[in-house]
Amino acid sequence: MHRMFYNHRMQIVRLLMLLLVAAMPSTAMAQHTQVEASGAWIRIAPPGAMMLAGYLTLTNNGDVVAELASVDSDAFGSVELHRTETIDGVSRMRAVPSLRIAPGESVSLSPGGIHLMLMQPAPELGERVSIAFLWRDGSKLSVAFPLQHDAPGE
Ligand SMILES: [Cu+2]
Repeated sequence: MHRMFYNHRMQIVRLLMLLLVAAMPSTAMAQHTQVEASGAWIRIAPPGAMMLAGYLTLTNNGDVVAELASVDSDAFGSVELHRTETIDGVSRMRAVPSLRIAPGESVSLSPGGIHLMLMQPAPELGERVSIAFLWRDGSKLSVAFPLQHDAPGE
């Protein structure tokens, strides 16, 4: 009697597991963005600065293209992606409309190139700021950015 009850319960568990697997779209797992962040830092700006610049390297460890939808942080009014271009000796910053990282590829945001333009900083940023990267597939990568005067390792 006890043994029958146990077997019956196991069958229900197996059935529930099968239903769960059937309910999951088979591609959902494979398409989940897998981006890793490294070397993140924000350059310390003079007090009262209206904007700061943030840098890091983003590596796509997944098997589908990772496309950045937006960047967000509670510590800033807004975050934009810029690229510094020097034309005829004059440096200008241009908005980068989108960032796509192919599987296995890395994109480095570094001084003189692409950077996060961090607008309207909060009065007190502290030593570390969290910035969230939202990807087109709905996944989110939160990265802690230390505030420092120079790039890590310099
Ligand atoms: Cu900029």
